[in-house]
Amino acid sequence: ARTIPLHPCRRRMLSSCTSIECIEPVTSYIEARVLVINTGGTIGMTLHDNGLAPQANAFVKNLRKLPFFHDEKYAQETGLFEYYGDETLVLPLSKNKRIVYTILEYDPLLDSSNMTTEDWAKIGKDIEKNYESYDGFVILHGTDTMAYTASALSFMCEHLGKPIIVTGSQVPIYEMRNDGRDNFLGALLIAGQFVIPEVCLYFYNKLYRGNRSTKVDTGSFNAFASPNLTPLATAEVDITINWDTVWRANTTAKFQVSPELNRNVGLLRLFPGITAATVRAFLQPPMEGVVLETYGSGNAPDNRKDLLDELKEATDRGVIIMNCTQCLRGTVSASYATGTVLLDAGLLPGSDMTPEAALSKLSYVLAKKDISLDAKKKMMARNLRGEMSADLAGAKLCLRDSRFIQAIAKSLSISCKEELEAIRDALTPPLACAAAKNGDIEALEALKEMGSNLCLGDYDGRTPLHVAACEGNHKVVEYLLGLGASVYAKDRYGDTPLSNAVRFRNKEVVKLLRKTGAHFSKDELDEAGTELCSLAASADLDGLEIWSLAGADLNKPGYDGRAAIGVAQAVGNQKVVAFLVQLLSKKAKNEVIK
Ligand code: ASN
Repeated sequence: ARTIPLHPCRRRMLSSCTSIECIEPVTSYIEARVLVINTGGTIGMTLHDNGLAPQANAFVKNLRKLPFFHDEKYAQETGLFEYYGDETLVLPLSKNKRIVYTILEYDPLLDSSNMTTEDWAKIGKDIEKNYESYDGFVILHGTDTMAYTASALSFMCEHLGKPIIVTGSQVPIYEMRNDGRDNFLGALLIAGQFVIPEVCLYFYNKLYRGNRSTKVDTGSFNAFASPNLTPLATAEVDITINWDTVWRANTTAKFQVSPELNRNVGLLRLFPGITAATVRAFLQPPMEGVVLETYGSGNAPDNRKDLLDELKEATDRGVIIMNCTQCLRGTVSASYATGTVLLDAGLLPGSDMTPEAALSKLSYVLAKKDISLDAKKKMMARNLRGEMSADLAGAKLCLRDSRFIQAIAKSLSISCKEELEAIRDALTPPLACAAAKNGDIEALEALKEMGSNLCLGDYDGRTPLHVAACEGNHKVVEYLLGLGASVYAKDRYGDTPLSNAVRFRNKEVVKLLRKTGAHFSKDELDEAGTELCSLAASADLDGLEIWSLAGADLNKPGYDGRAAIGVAQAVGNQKVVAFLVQLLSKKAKNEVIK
């Protein structure tokens, strides 16, 4: 929300001040400005002799008559038309904000089946030209190729910091029963009220990431889906933004549009019986990039050398071929021999990209002039705008909203909740162990607030409690025990926090752990005799005391049948004998008290 610095004539109308020089802000009127680019599509169509077709110069006029699309009284009172012109309308007040929107109508208006890459470039350039004057952008567009346009715009718009929402409808907005009003209104409200730095697609109450969406139904209002990414927002009673999933702009670079697109790209769908001649013809120059829609998790026949040779020949020539699945949901993976053959043929795995996204990404990347083929391939494999899920190779990571984790997530171009959680699960244990080592309770607290489980072990199964016990940090041990850290956790060497504390002679920590129920195992207690004997032999009083505190039986015999006291007597060390006697009587007293 922001207060729009009004034009003097509008400011005069909005305030009681009559001076034209007056620059008093009018705080009661918070306006957001949205540019609506009307490219055509069913939403603004009317019935003509040969069916539905776009109707030019009618959209704004008709909307102006609809009270939920335009507040005429407010417009008159605030001099809206005098200042912005007749193509600008204003929504009724919503969430304390006025959304003032200007409609830029293209000529000709297009059924989206007629869209070309030039039209995408035009949209991109218009957004760039108007970027600083508006808070958000809505693109009215036909549904048929909407997912292609949304994908292409997502790549063309570099370092985007404002929402661009593509929408349209299945039924014209002029018909009594239609989905155009809800879709357009929802898109306007989201574009004006939320800073979602993405190219999105809004349809049937859901806001999708544009390059994740695809048209799945010709006859339903619920015409789009985003099979591999949950919606960015849902508009029910309230508009709920799923901020964990929203793309985080990870740059301070200025917004710019890269309108050049390479048209020598194509989509080729595998089918049983496809001939090598078809594939060869398709891959002929000037073809530079192809999305091969393969079976299941990225498979192709591994017994069709003729086909594989054609593919290999093309990739050797420098054609970039992306392997994307024909399935609506899921990702390509090299789990089958029939998938590995495509890697051998030089195809790049397309992760879980939609064919629309993969194609427009190719078109965008191949148009880059100053980079090598190798760099283009690397770009294709990278998650540029949240169009694919990062390959975390089964990593299980652990933290909720750490700035640190977010920084890592950013650098990995991680954009969705699931991926963030995976990072969190993988990073929490080593981070928490490091904090325990440094005695940094504040850091542990921060990790806990992020939802981290501070009781998890690292790659060696060592928990923060193990580390704190080694360090002898009483406060950290106390803190972790308070959070329910287990005194029974064993690391890969079979050590517990208690055995660690004993080893590093941390007396106070041993006492605290014992109080919390820590104890040596039966095997450890059986073996303790030998250890006690050697401590007695070397007159290590400290060692004897700590073992005793940890619960060892001082009378336990060592490997030769003698107990520690016997060893001390044998070497004639009366000091050790006396110390052991003292320890034993103290223990006996404690036993009686218990
Ligand atoms: N044929 C139309 C178009 O894509 C379909 C629609 O908008 N619902 O322009």
